[in-house]
Amino acid sequence: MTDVKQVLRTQRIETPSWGYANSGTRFKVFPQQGVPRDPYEKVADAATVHRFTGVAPTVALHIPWDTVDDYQKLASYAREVGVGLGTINSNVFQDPDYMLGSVTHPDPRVRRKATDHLLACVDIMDATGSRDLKLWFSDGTNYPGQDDITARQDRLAAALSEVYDRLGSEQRMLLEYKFFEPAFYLTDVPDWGTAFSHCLRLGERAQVVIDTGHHAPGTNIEFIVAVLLRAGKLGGFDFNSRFYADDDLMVGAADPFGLFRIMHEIVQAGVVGPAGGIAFMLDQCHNIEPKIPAMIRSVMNVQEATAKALLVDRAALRQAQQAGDVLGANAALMDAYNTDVRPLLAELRSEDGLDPDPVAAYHRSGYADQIRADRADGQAAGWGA
Ligand code: LRH
Ligand code: MN
Ligand code: MN
Repeated sequence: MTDVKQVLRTQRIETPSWGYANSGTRFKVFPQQGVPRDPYEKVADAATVHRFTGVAPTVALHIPWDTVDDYQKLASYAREVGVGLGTINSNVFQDPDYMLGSVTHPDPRVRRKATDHLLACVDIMDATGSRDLKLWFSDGTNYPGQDDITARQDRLAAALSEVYDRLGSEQRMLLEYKFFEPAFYLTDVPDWGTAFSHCLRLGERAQVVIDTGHHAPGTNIEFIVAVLLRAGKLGGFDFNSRFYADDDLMVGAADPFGLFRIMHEIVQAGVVGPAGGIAFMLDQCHNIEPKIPAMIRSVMNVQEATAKALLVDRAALRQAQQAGDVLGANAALMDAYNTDVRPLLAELRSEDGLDPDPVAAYHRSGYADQIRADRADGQAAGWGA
């Protein structure tokens, strides 16, 4: 049990700035009281999540949603409140110029503009001290024949390599894929294979990021995890959960067993902690639920899945696998999955000076009342603001 706790102590989960802001669906954004009005307040909320969970020490930024005049100032504010600035997420999916694509657009002027944004994100990383640049492209087409598939791949490769060459020696590029939306016929980076082939050509510091909500229903995500890990090409996760498509609900809410199966591969590869080089990020929108408790709950869900994966009796599992004992091997996994790890995690938190129940501690803290009062005036920052 001490071993399990020691590994859990090394775990780091990054929360997304946009998960603290107002968000919604394309039908409606329901504003909440006390949400951040600017990136500083998002960072303050992320620090609050870290204060109660102890395992969420960084917050990811999304540019331009989190544009500030001075990124070093934001980074030092973050340090003051107890967190660091993490992954920089680029955004080439909202400017009207990108209707037909960003870095794959047929017009070289639009491609230049999109690539310049990605390069500007690396400048921001230099100022914030961020390691990772996360790239997601909404690029694609809606109709067969609309554009040339191969030419678009070539344009994408050219932009990626320009940005890759701009990275510092400690910086990485994480390429995210998604099978559809907003494009409905063809997406230029639809799957892990496409992302993997681009990363392979770029070099060691280009890696694939798996957003758990970005697959067709029924996709075996842990298989993708295992294949990418084996190739040394798994850079990180955007964790969330989904019932239908890219729902961005709380990780572990829809399919806790799927999350466990992913974490089992991570544990087997020995890459739970930061030394493993995998960025464990959340990418969620809390549209109808209070945002900070939702983030705390999500962090705890990842911890619970990890604890269960750490409890797998791997010697018994291996023995059963080698003996061809199908049911025995399956039971070794299921026994761990069916273990209630909440007491173990509560104990771990108490040992580390945290409240054993982070959600209850947050509610008792008065932070929610405080932000409701402090942020009563001004315009709330929102998804896309
Ligand atoms: C795209 C995505 C990507 C974006 C985020 C807001 O669906 O997962 O990671 O940056 O949503
Ligand atoms: Mn994502
Ligand atoms: Mn998504």
